Amino acid sequence: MTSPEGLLELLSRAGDRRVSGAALARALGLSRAAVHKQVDGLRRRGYRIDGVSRLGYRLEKRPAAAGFRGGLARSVFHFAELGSTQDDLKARASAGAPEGTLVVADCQTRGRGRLGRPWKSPVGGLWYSLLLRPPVRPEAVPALPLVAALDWVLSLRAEQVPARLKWPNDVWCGEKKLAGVLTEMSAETDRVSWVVLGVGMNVANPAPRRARVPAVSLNAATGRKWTREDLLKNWLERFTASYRRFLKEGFVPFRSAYEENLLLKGRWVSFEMAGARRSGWVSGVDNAGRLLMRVDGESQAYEGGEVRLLRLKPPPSADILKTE
Ligand code: BT5
Repeated sequence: MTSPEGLLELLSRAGDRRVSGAALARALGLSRAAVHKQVDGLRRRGYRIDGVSRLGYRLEKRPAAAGFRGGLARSVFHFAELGSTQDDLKARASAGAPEGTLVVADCQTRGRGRLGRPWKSPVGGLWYSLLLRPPVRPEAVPALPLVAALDWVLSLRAEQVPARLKWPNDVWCGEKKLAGVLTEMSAETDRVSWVVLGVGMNVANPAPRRARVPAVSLNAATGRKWTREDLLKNWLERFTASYRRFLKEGFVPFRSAYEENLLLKGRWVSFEMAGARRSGWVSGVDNAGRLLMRVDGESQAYEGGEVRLLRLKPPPSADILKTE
């Protein structure tokens, strides 16, 4: 099905005036039945579109775009459908959009995870990207998505959801993945131009069945109904304060909260990067957010790769859990 953005744009441009189904069909190169189908689809997603036979359609209300505002997010763009909120916001960033620009999409057709992996983004989930222009050195940026993920865990735990972190920046509930964070940046050697921080959270959508790791949605995990606007608003408030602190103090003040909520702590995992694999006990993270693993009796720090939980077994001693 074609994207409804063209239809939305025509209705938005018409403002209070009605546009007939025939005129919309002509302008969009679609049949009238296809226009009608798009209108129905948009209504199901919360758009209020008034239709009067022979007079046409009028867009009365978009679904709470303003509801996505909060904290850092000063300029909000809300789409019914996008390829990827990352791509849309990266284009805006390159064109000079200010820090705090937020792009939300009800669904994505080319959502991306890390390393170019596909990210399933059907209607019902929370898919957004936030533009940051942190005045820090590029080496500091990899810890930023850890802070974003930690704030998701803390927001959810404040609502009695037993969320945990899977290093580096996944949010899990039980033994299943609820959300993931993806950051992309443009930087020179010693200066960051922009960071686009993208988050995908399964909320009311069915979680994908055949993902690399078991996945779950927030509604299914909790048996409660969540609204994306409230979830994002809570996170934005928390993250706005954390971001300011991160700019002054880096990852250090977040380290202990991160470790306390780390699903992997004290677990036996395998770490893979560039085809190489090491297995060991996870003891925590260091001051830069790198994963600390006890491998062959020695503590080693890892970054950038992929961690897999191998099996549940108790660590050989409590010392494994100690980090300096
Ligand atoms: C992530 O990647 O976890 C980061 C995901 C970021 C998505 C957001 S949505 C808004 C913004 N716009 C985008 O285009 N992206 C960001 P990674 O750790 O690489 O996990 C990807 C893997 O998770 C895939 O290989 C799948 O197996 C699995 N997966 C795909 N869709 C999923 C979903 N909805 N829920 C859970 N797992 C999923």
